[in-house]
Amino acid sequence: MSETRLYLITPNQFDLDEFSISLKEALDGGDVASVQLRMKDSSDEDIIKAAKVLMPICHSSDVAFIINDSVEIAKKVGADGVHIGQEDLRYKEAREILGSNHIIGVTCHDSKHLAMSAGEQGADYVAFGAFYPTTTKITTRVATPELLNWWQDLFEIPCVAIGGINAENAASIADAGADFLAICSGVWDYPKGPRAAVKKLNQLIK
Ligand code: TZP
Ligand code: MG
Repeated sequence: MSETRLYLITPNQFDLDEFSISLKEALDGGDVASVQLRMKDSSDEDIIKAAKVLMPICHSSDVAFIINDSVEIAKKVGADGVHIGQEDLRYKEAREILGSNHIIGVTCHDSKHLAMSAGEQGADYVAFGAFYPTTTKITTRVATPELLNWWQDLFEIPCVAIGGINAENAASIADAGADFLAICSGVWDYPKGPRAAVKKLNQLIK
């Protein structure tokens, strides 16, 4: 099994100048595989504006930049990929639009069926959650560490764990088999700041 890596999710809303600094600090803290721009309540225009500022910060640290939900925005800004939910554009359409060189990850909640189906179609990762209570998103589905175990034993496609992951529980979710830990508040709201959060989380999962 390969090492577990961090997958940061942006806050839903932020001041772009301030968050640019927080993002740089986070990426300075240690290894981060990817950052997902997740601005659920913003206009396409504002998402594109943020992407144009934040993507170069990620790329200068060799971190993949992924857009939540919108394949069109991902294509338009030249992002590395898109994260799609079950309500978003179907996987196949997303792949047709983005081509084979882009990352497409799919939310699978707590469902083995959704994950196997996404994997079969060619998803680059499957995302399970929510593992713990979170205030970042209203969640109704609860995933368990056993699901990560099961996936890791059977499939090569990376799995991402999401929902309430922080320095308290990261090690157990990594041990259960998560290839990536997708974290929002556990990094941006970490009392000692995002740089310390990324450093600490890496110590816990490596
Ligand atoms: N999907 C399931 S839980 C969640 C998303 C986007 C929120 C993750 O944020 P946090 O703050 O790390 O719980
Ligand atoms: Mg979505």
